[in-house]
Amino acid sequence: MDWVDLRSDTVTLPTPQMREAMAAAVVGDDVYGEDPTINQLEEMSASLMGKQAGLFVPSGTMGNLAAILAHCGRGDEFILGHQSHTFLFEAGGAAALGGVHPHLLQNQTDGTLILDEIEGAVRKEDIHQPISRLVVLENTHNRCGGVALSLEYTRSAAELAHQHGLQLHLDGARIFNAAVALGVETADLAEPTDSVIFCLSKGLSAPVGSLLCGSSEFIARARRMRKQLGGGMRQAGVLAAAGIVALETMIERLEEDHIRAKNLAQGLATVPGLVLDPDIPETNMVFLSLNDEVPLSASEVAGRLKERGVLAGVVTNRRFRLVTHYWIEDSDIDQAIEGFREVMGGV
Ligand code: TLP
Repeated sequence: MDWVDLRSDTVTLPTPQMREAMAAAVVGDDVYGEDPTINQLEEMSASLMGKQAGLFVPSGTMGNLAAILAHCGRGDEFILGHQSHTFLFEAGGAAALGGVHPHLLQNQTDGTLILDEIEGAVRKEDIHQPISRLVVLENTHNRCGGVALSLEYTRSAAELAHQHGLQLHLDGARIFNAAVALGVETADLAEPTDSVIFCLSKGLSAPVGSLLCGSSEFIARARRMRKQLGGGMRQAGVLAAAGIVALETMIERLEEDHIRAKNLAQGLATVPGLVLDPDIPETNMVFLSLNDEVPLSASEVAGRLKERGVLAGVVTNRRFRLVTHYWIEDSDIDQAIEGFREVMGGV
C-alpha cells in the first residue's frame, strides 16, 4: 500500500537528485576539517542565515543542545516556552548533560513568549539564584500549530535579551517554512539571533542533519560541544551532499506544502466530529481535535485511518497533528479528507 504519511515532515525520503549527489560526494575526515562537502554545506548555511560560521550536526536535537552548552555553563539558566520542542521533546538534554537549568514561561498561542515575562524571568544578581544566560525561541513553532514568529517579534526579543546581557538562540528547525510564509529573507529572520539551528531532514527532505550557525567564535565552542556529545562524524560528506541539494532545490517549493495544509484544513473542517480552525495553518501543520461527542480516542481513529492508508500523528487523547511535505500530493490530501470522513461517518 502507498501510505499517505502525514505524521511528520521528518518522514520525507531523499529525492533522486540527492541520492546521486550522495553517491558522487567528495569526502574527507571532518573531525580534521577535511571534508570538502561538509565545509561547503557549512559555508552555504552560514551565508543563508547571515552568520559567520556553520556547524553540521546529526540532528536538530544535537544542534539545540550544542548551542545551549556553548552559551551556558553548569548552574546557568535558559528561558524557554512550555510548549517548545527543546523543553518537551529533547529528553531534557540540557539539564541531564549540561546541568543547565530550564526556566519555563507560557507560550502564547502564536508561539511567542510575552516580552515582559521574559524580562521578569531574568534573575537578579543574588547568590540564591542561577545566572540567566539565554533565551530560546522556536520558529516555526511546532506545538503552537506551525505558526511563524514575525521578524519584528524576533528583533524585540533579541533586543530585550541583549539589554540584560542574555543571548538569543533560535530553534529554527523549520525556519525556511517561516520565511516562506512571512515572505521575508531567512537571513533577516535569523539576523537578530546569536545562534540558530535549522533542519535539513524535515520539509527540505534530506535524509539526515541539521546546521547550527552563529559567530565564528561561538561555532568554535559549539564544535567542541559537538565532539563531547559524540557528534564528530568523519566522512559525513555523503550526508552533507544531500543537504546541499536540499538547500538548492527544496526551499521555494515549501509554499506548495503550505497550500496543501490549508486545503487539508478546509476539507477536514467540513467533517462532522472534527474541530479545527481553517485559518490556523500558516505553514505545513494542521492540528485538529475530536469533539466531545466522538466516542473514540485519537489513537483509535488513527488506527481506523491506517486501515485506509492514512497515517496521522496523535498528539493527545483527542488531538492530531497532520504535516504536509514533499511526498504529499493533492490526491493524498483528498484521500486523507475522505479517510477521516469515512471513519467519522462510521462512529
Ligand atoms: N520534531 C519532530 C518530533 O521530535 C516531534 C517532529 O516530528 O516535528 N526542533 C523542532 C521545532 C522540531 O520539530 C524537531 C523535531 C527538532 C527540533 C528536533 O529535530 P531532530 O528530530 O532532528 O532531532
